[in-house]
Parts: sequence; C-alpha cells; structure tokens
Amino acid sequence: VAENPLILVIDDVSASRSELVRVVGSLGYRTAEASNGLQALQLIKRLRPSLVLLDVVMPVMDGFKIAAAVKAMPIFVPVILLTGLDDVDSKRRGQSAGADDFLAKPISPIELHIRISAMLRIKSLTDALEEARAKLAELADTDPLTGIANRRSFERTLGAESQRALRYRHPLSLIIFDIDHFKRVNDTHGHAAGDAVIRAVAQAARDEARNTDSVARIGGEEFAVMLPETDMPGACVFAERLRVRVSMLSIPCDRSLLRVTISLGSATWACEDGFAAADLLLEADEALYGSKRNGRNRHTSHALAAKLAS
Ligand code: GH3
Ligand code: MG
Ligand code: MG
Repeated sequence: VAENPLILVIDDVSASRSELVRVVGSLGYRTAEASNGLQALQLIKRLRPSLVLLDVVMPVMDGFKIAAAVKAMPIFVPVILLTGLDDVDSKRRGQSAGADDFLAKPISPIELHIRISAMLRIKSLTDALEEARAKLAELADTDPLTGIANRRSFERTLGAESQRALRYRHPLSLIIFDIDHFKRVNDTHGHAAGDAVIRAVAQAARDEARNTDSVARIGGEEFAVMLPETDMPGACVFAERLRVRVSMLSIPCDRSLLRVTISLGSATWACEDGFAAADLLLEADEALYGSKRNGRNRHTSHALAAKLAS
C-alpha cells in the first residue's frame, strides 16, 4: 500500500507556515515544515517529500534560490511557489528558477488541493518512467544467463578503473579466466548442462570476489574479474583461491555431478609507467593463453610495466 504523500512546507513566517501545514494536513497529506532554505534542502534529502510548497519571500535564501537548488537535485521533487497576488515578476523569476507551478496568497484550500493533486500525478508518472529507465539500464549491463555484468559493462568498468588507478597511482589487477575443455561438457551432456556449468562458475567467482571487485561474463565461457587496489601477489592469491574453488564444484546435471576446471591469466599494473585499459586486457589474455599452453587448470600472472619496459 502506497503511503500518504508527504508535502514539505517552506516558509520563514511561523504563523503562515502553521496555517499552511494545517490546511495541507486537513486535505489528507502528511506534512513536514522548514523555516529556511538550508533546513529545507536537508529535509528534502532525508525525507524525500513528494512535493514542496515554497514561499517566495524569505531572508538569506529566497524562494528562487531554493527552487533552483531543489531542481539541481538528481530526484524529481515538484515545487509549487507561493507568490503574492498578481506578482507577475515573481512568477517569471520562479519559472526560470525551475518552479513547476504557482499559487497566489492568500491560498484557497480548494485551489491548493487541485494544484497538489495535479502535481502529484505528474510526479508519479515521472517516478514510474525513471524506474523503468533504471531497470532498462540494469538489463543492458547484465548477462541474462548468469546475472553478472556483461561485456559492455565490463568494458566501462575497465576504462573507469584504469583511469582511477593511473590518476591516484594505485595498483590494479585484471584476471581473465576460461573454462577448460568446455566443448566436451556441451558435447557430452548437452547445452543445458553447459549453461548450468557457466552459471555455477559465475556464482563461484561472485562469491570469491569482494564488493569492490567486479565480475563479468565477457564471452561464452570466458570471465573477467577487476581487482582494484590489488598488486600482483594479491591477484595471485585471489586467482589461486578461485581456481581451487571451481575445481571443487560438483554441478548437478541429470543423474551425474559435473566437475570442471578453469585456466586463469592476470595482468597487474604496479604504478610504474602509464598504461591503457587495452594493455591490461591484452596482457591478461596473453597470460591466460600461457595457462592453456602449459596444461590448463592453472594461473599465469604478467606485470604490465615490466613487460612494457623490456
Ligand atoms: P579450452 O580449454 O581451450 O578453453 O577448450 P574449450 O572447449 O573450452 O574452448 P572453446 O573456446 O573451443 O569452446 C568454447 C565452447 O563454449 C564453444 C561454445 O559452443 C560454448 N559456449 C559458448 N557460449 C555458451 C553458452 O552460453 N552456453 C553453452 N552451453 N555453451 C556455450
Ligand atoms: Mg574454454
Ligand atoms: Mg573460450
């Protein structure tokens, strides 16, 4: 059940504030009140009101400044500006500050009710759109089979983490891993079993990683883990733990339990020379192929700067 909308009343004059709060309350809304701009902005952040009723005449931070600050927030909070009767100049300034509607004082309760209802309708439509947009954005970044990040999302993370590491000169490691002889799983047990294996391996990596790490599926049976603030020994410890964990999985499939192994390659930037995100990926990929060549079910690590220097 949706809660009663919360209306924030902002007015410096205590008597008119109380009167407005009383009227809004009698219309069936929940209320909160603020007597100045600073307090109002803090309350908006904390309480997330559905609508703001804002007096235009206030000391220090007037209604225009407050309206502009509310509109600069990343959430949509409708603002109804309370102006004097026939105060066209205030309406014009309020409009350019971002106020959504205007009401002339003295306020008629019926007029107030109509304006609030109309604004709340716009607010709920806007909120529903924003929710749908956020859901789509999440879907666009998620691999449907495993629920972890997809390649598109991984590439963005790789770019962002590379820039952050370079800028603050903090170490950064990238691990790429690939399921060994995965074709055999598909060929022997079928595609559905193959999918179950991919899901189980993704879950293992997700469980092993920290919240600040990012795990992504970047190919059919190929995954990546970004490890910010992680040097080469740290990446080796993580890779080894993950390798062992995956090798110990028993994945149910029909009447049998499937076992798989993974090969891993890592690249670490150790704050020496500069590097590009693509270098990290290339180097981790080369390390992975080293692991495949040397017999699979193992981890190979490359240092980025050392390779560039040689
Ligand atoms: P290697 O040890 O060298 O990695 O051998 P491999 O058999 O794992 O390597 P290869 O890259 O030749 O095979 C990968 C297979 O993964 C081929 C493809 O059919 C299968 N595959 C890719 N995506 C999916 C998927 O989403 N589901 C399933 N079940 N199989 C997939
Ligand atoms: Mg493979
Ligand atoms: Mg592969």
